Amino acid sequence: MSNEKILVVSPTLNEISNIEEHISSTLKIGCHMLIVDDNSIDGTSEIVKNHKEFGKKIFLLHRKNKKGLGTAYIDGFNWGLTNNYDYLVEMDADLSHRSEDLKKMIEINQDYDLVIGSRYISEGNTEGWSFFRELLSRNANFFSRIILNSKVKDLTSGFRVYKGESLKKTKYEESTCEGYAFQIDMTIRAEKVGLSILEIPIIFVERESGSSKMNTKIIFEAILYLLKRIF
Ligand SMILES: Nc1nc2c(ncn2[C@@H]2O[C@H](COP(=O)(O)OP(=O)(O)O)[C@@H](O)[C@H]2O)c(=O)[nH]1
Ligand SMILES: [Mg+2]
Repeated sequence: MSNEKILVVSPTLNEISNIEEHISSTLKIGCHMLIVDDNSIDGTSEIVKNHKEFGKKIFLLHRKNKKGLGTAYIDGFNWGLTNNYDYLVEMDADLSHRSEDLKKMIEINQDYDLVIGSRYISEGNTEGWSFFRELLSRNANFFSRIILNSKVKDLTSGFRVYKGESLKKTKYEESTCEGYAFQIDMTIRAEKVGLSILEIPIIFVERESGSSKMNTKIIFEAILYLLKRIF
């Protein structure tokens, strides 16, 4: 299968310092790309529009304001399915997700409904995180797995390859979560409808440029998501 049937969806919010490299390393693999930009004020979308492959291999979905990661992916998936892509990839635009890992993920994707790039299986890792950030993420994943009775080790990973037809079965468009909870919710939806899931190890490299858009509200959303499922 040609990688042109694979659409990499990347949400962006002020990623001017990362977007060019993200685009060039991803296009090298042969995938198409959709950037879902929430009206970045730093010119991120102009970089996309001025790219020589714009309208051919790279596309832009412009949203008027910051609406969150969850709806960025929902809008991106809708666009990708409408445009008949066979596989839909979730990938950050800040270079934390490496194109070499994407390559490995799409070598194997035909055998699974969902491939998750996992930091918390053997040979997976994070680079550049403080001890406390890693502790928080590891614990969040550990408790989520127990509480939700999931087999997945990295439920919050935002690096994934979905088979389009299988993605439809999850009713992803009904998810109301915004941040990390969206990834947890999508994992549970996928397991509930019986999708075949494979985790493969990735190295998550903390961004060197720009700033994280995640905040305490996003962390509380995830905690609330779990609490609702306990009680
Ligand atoms: N369109 C859009 N993109 C977002 C939003 N929040 C985060 N992003 C993008 O999602 C990706 C991951 O976000 P990031 O802040 O790096 O999260 P972190 O890696 O968990 O710190 C990056 O490409 C961000 O630009 C949002 O509300 N809207
Ligand atoms: Mg990041």
